[in-house]
Amino acid sequence: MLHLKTVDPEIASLISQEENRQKMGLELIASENLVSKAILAANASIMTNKYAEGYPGKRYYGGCEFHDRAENLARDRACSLFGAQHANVQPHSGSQANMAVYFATLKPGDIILSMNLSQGGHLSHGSPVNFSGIIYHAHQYGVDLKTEVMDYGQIGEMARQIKPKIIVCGASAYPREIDFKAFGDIAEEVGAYCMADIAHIAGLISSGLHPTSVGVSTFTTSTTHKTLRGPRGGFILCDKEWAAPIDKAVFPGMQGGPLMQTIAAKAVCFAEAATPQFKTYAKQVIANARALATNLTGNGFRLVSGGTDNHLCLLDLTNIGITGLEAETALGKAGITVNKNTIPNEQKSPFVTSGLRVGTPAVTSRGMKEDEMHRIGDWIARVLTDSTNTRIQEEVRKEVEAMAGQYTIYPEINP
Ligand code: DSN
Repeated sequence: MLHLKTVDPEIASLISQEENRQKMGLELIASENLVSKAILAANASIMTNKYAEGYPGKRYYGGCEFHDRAENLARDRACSLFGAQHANVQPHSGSQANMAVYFATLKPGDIILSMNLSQGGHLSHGSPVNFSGIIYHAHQYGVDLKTEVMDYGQIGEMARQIKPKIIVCGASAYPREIDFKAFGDIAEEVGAYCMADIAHIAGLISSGLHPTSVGVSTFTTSTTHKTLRGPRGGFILCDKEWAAPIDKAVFPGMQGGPLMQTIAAKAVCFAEAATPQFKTYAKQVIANARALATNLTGNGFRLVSGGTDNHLCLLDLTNIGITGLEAETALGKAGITVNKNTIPNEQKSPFVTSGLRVGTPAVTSRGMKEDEMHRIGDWIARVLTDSTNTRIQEEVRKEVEAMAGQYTIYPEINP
């Protein structure tokens, strides 16, 4: 940072302010996490200086011997962590991983069956404003509006009627266990491929705390940066028979030079996720989400589906009388970062919403446990029951900072 401060003080200052924000606040965005110093080091390394289009042993540039070894390590470690036959670790993001699977399996206009974004799905699962809904013909399932959980009978019925080429499962805002086997069975019955996007729960799956999609769906896609606690990026797992089409779809199909510094950091992430310490962490992520759910319910909030099985809770704010946008703004002023989220049967726009998504991966990485979750739940309640009260926001912010200061991050790189 010293060198950066001299060369580009404006950017150095922004990084330093962001460090301070992360250090002094509480990060409850369910898709965010804090990487280890080792991952940070690999991701900020000179591996970024190299073009390595192609794959290990088959590059379009010379000088890739160390990049080949790093990418092989990342692929092997991903396969070993998830019990997969083949891994492609080059997708720059989860959306790119999904795009590669579509490119490998579909033609424009083919039918996708996937979960509606407003009920917990993802943009790249066929949303009309995304390439996936523009190029392909998406039919979407949601949750059962009474129970707010997936109804596999209904999904099977839809699949039999519309005969999709691919069934997409996995979600961004779904607090319950997903039955990937049920999706795989439905896909098999209707002759469709099955793609499980496990981005949110990858670290829970790799730790054996959520049933895996590997072996029951044709493809598994993921990001590395959510519960898996790695660098920002994506990857794809599949059987050997799909290795060549998937690799071709990623490069040259849709990407050029891979981000080799990120691939090196992904290798570190897969190794870290295989340790017993990571499994302990992943268990605590779930225990913390449950503690937060219990507290929030006790504080009068309605949780979509009544609770959580994973790393996140989805709050329906309708009975509190505020929107997701108002809640996100008020909590932000109190030092608690969350995101507004649509809920099943949403009546408001995606920019306003009636819901709030809160997740525990990042605060758990800081070492916080159930007691801290109860304190956080009480702060959320205090702020949201009087969401325009700036005095309360300021009081809570001070308490948040005091607690955050006890669970500091990267102390050695702070300015
Ligand atoms: N936008 C991510 C999330 O927050 O869940 C998914 O891509």
